[in-house]
Amino acid sequence: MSAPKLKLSYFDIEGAGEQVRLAFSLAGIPFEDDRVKFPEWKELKPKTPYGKLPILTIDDGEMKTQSQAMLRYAASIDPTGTLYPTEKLYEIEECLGLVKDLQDSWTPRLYIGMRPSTFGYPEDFTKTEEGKAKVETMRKEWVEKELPEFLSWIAAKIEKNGGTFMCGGDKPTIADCVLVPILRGFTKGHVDHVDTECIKKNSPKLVEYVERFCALPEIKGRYTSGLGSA
Ligand SMILES: N[C@@H](CCC(=O)N[C@@H](CS)C(=O)NCC(=O)O)C(=O)O
Repeated sequence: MSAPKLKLSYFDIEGAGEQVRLAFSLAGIPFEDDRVKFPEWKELKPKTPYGKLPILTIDDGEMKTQSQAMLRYAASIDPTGTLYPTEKLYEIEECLGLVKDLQDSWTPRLYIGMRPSTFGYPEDFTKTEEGKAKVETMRKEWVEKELPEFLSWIAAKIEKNGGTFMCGGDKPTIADCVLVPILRGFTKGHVDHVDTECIKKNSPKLVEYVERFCALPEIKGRYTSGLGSA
């Protein structure tokens, strides 16, 4: 069976697309890494099934959506068989659930500053003094009070599984592909009021974990800022 022709379209950020890029890269699966510029997005958005990226096309077929489906698809064609070994199914899904809990907890604190109207505030809320203070408090409080617990759970999981990757072994799985960009996201300095040292201060083991992942030959040199950059 010949390898499928894959095109992954996502914004030129890590966001929800990086996990899929990492999975393809780790498995050595060739793909076109299409970076959609924000001005192009206006035109492309109505042509996509749900108005969102990432989009994956396989052999120039229909636009496929949903990053989590893409991850599992990558695993299904992974010639190395390491992205999602079935004997680790429960562990991988449990880890993915834990990382999703972290993300679900953080997302409102992130989006209050980006889309305040979603939370019942006026569109220009973040331009007001009250709005600025609200965003600052919500983000700082979360980083101080809630993030540490998630980090300790994740670090304990890695330790329990042998201290290498989330689900053990000497190769990452899709759970690591999801976790690494999220941890990196807290350290790149692009989100106001998030202490870029927050992972290091709470869990040096998690810094080592991201560095271990980013030092893999398939990933090395990929990043120029944040945790795990060369
Ligand atoms: N459940 C979808 C969510 C996709 C999604 O929310 N994409 C965002 C970027 S992370 C997007 O395309 N936003 C642009 C827009 O809504 O116009 C997935 O995981 O693929």
